[in-house]
This record gives sequence, C-alpha cells and structure tokens, in this order.
Amino acid sequence: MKVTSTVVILASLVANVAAHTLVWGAWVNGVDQGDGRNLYIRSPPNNNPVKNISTSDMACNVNNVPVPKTITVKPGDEFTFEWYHNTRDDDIIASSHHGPIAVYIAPTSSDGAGPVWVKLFEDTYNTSWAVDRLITAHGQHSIIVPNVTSGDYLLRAEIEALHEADVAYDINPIRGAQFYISCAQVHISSSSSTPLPQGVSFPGAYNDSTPGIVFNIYELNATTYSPPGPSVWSEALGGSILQVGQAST
Ligand SMILES: *[C@@H]1O[C@H](CO)[C@@H](O)[C@H](O)[C@H]1NC(C)=O
Ligand SMILES: *[C@@H]1O[C@H](CO)[C@@H](O)[C@H](O)[C@H]1NC(C)=O
Ligand SMILES: *[C@@H]1O[C@H](CO)[C@@H](O)[C@H](O)[C@H]1NC(C)=O
Ligand SMILES: *[C@@H]1O[C@H](CO)[C@@H](O)[C@H](O)[C@H]1NC(C)=O
Ligand SMILES: *[C@@H]1O[C@H](CO)[C@@H](O)[C@H](O)[C@H]1NC(C)=O
Ligand SMILES: [Cu+2]
Repeated sequence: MKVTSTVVILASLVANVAAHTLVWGAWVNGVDQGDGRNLYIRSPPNNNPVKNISTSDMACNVNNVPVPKTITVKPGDEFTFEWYHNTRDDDIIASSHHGPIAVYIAPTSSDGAGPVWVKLFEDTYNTSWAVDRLITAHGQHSIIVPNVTSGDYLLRAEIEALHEADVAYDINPIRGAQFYISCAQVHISSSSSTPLPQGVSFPGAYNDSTPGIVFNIYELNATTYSPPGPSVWSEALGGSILQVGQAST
C-alpha cells in the first residue's frame, strides 16, 4: 500500500511536466495531406487538454470555428490523424499519458452541438494502452471512412489520458482525466443513402459516473477498463493505430 501511494505521487509529479499533444494533419490512403492546422483542422491555440467534461470544449476543443479547407474522401478510404507534441514526428505525447483513443463523426452543419456524435472507432487496452501504441505509430491512427450519404462531416479524434484519472476533475481540478480532442473537416463523396444515426452529445455523453472517466491505472488491472461513451456504430468500418507513412520534416 505504501508502495502504491508512492507510485501515485511520483506519477503526479511527472505529469506536471506538460507533454501534451495536438493534431498536425491527416493522411488519406497513406498520402500526406500537409499541415492541416487551422486549415482543415479546427486547431486549439495550444496543446493543453480539456479537463472539464461539462463544457462545450468537449465537442471540438476550445477553438471550434470553421476553417477554410475540407479534405475530400470516399467510403472505404483510410483517413489518418497525425498527432505531435512540440514538433512534427517527435515524442508525440508523454509516455505517462496512458489511455484509450476514440474517433467520432458528426455532420459539419451541427458544429458539434446536440446529439450528433457517432462513434466510429475505439481502442483501449490490448497488451498495451492505445496511447502507448500511438507513440510507437509516430502519432498516427486511422479510421476507414464509413459509407454514409454525401456531405460535410467533422471527424473528432479523442485521446483520453488517464494518468491523473484516479479522481474526477470536479472533485479535484488539479487532477482528473485529460482529453486531447481535435476535429478535422472532411467531405464524404458517396452514393450511399445511409444517413448517420442519432448520436451522443458533447458535453453530455460523459459525466463523473460514466465508466472510464475515473479509473486508477496504478491500482486497477487495465484489462478491466471500459471506455466512456456509446459502443462503436454497427456500420462503422474499423480503424487502427499504426504508422501509415513517414512524415517529411
Ligand atoms: C465546468 O464547466 C461547467 C459548465 O461550464 C461549470 O458550471 C463548472 O463550474 C466547471 N467546473 C469547474 C471545476 O470549473
Ligand atoms: C489486440 O491485438 C491483437 C494483436 O495485434 C489483435 O490480433 C487483436 O485483434 C486485438 N484485439 C482487439 C480486441 O482489438
Ligand atoms: C455504399 O452504399 C451504397 C448503397 O447505399 C452502395 O451502392 C455502395 O456500393 C456502397 N459503397 C461502398 C464503398 O461500400
Ligand atoms: C452519466 O452518464 C451515464 C452514462 O455513461 C448515464 O447513464 C447517467 O445517467 C449519467 N448521469 C447523469 C447524472 O447525467
Ligand atoms: C489482469 O487481468 C487479466 C485478465 O483477467 C489477467 O490475465 C492478468 O493476469 C491480470 N494482470 C494482473 C497484473 O493481475
Ligand atoms: Cu500532458
């Protein structure tokens, strides 16, 4: 028990060295789409996490404003997010920031407000945490574009870092789960007549009692972790946490 509390204290000290993360850009079918920051990514001004799960920042982070470009994709394409810490293809995120990764989709016309977010991908713990494998993958993780009606969509990537998630932010705002969230603007060009189903709301989908928001990674067996939010949409086509291409720096 003494050992465990020392580990928790050490872990919280390490976590104060902010090694946060941001999306640099995207790849489509392994082709680099270039620096997307403030161009096709609704980039926040810095790499700080969102911690208050009751705020609208949970939708597309703190600077949810339309950006000039959209990336055109079609159903079945592989769309890859690429994260970085300070510079492209660096250490990506602090290795202490263990946790799951999810991707959601919503119509761009919603701007992320209301029950619009549909989960396309979820990876939690599978021998290692999703974030551990994101670091190995040079910050790259992908979804397969679903077969939905043509239109403009927001793809929302969510990293949940659990290194301070032994307590809820509302109970102790110094700690709590850290959410790294980024929305990409895409246009899906398709012949499909399948609309997106109703989704969940951000804020709303997650609260302090939602499984996976409070979880002590230093004491609990990671195989027992359940991520927050709905299950992945039955029509989703999958994804991966793998490097698809070498970043040119
Ligand atoms: C979190 O955000 C909600 C909604 O804006 C606000 O009412 C609440 O005070 C915030 N919590 C903290 C600890 O700042
Ligand atoms: C876990 O990883 C293994 C090896 O990559 C893979 O075969 C398996 O499908 C994964 N399990 C889940 C639930 O994703
Ligand atoms: C998408 O769905 C439509 C039917 O709505 C079908 O005709 C088309 O072949 C599907 N495309 C892909 C890539 O699955
Ligand atoms: C918290 O979220 C869960 C779903 O994860 C839901 O069942 C519950 O009603 C929510 N609680 C509140 C107070 O909204
Ligand atoms: C965690 O749980 C898994 C599945 O039940 C088990 O195989 C593994 O040994 C457990 N790990 C520890 C450290 O207890
Ligand atoms: Cu951090």
